[in-house]
Amino acid sequence: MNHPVNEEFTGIQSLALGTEHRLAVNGVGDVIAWGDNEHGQSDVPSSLGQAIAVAAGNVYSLALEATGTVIAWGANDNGQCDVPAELQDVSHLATGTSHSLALLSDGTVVAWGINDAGQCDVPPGLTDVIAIAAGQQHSLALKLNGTVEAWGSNDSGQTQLPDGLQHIRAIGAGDWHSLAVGTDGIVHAWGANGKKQTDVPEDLPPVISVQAGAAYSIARTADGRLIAWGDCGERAPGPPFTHRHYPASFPIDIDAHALLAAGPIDIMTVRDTCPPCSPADFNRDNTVNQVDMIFLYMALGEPCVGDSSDACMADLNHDGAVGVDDLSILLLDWGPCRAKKDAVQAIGSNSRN
Ligand SMILES: [Ca+2]
Ligand SMILES: [Ca+2]
Repeated sequence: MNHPVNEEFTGIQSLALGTEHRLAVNGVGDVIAWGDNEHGQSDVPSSLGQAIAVAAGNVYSLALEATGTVIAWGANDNGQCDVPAELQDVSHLATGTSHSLALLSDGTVVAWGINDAGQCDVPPGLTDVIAIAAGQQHSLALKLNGTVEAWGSNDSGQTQLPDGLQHIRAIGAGDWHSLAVGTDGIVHAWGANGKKQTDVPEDLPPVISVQAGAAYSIARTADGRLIAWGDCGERAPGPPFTHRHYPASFPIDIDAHALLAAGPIDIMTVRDTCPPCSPADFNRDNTVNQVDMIFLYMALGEPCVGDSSDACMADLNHDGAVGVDDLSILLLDWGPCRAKKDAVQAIGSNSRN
């Protein structure tokens, strides 16, 4: 699949993969789409404003505008593009096969699209959510207190949380399986395992974040690698994007700033990215919030050794240790930092347009 990226489209800040189409947001908030367009999933609406994030279902697309509104295009046979009219103040998006989740800045979740297994039935009273993930027929939410909520189909055990699941800092959802990373860096996996997608490698180093495709899982490790397991095939990579199916437990070294997108059937990384909008945006989702604070808390009190450890990422003032000064910096940057940064740049420069 050819991609249209050239020098005009650089500084990628968000990347998403559908089954056969791709979405990316560049450094100034333009969205491009390429690949299959049978359902109009690659026809970016001309009305789309400055975007800060994209998400891709199998054959539809979502973009989050800097204003907190959501725009959808592509297949709408299950209402997956029927964004609720009142939806605003969105901070994050997640897409399953044909259903969509939006995390609002007040910590609540809104869902729309196909609801054949209750995947859009957000539990009543669900609040304090800091991350979301969506599978084929199920949905996951991570709460500020480190617990996980799951709803929708349990036909593969994908919403049956492991006993004692707590102190979680990141989640992921494949078609029929679920992933969670503890603050100790350990990955928990449950649900379908027909392709070994929940057989977490025993020698996995501490993990920062996870994503999942249809029947595979991929983890970003604290030492700067991607390690994947589950259903694997092969696709040729091509710069500046690389994308392929990874052999089980195949590790690759990545740039600390590289973006990763796990699609239903393949994985893409891009190295030509925007610098992080803030050094405190540890998980690179363009927002500095509780997820990043959990990350810093994990490293609190630790000395910084080397340049890629958890502690060094959290040593925001580069004084060799993770302390309350670093926490202060994080709190100062709290909020949607990409939008803030662009606003500053717009004010500071009128020589280009
Ligand atoms: Ca973040
Ligand atoms: Ca420090």
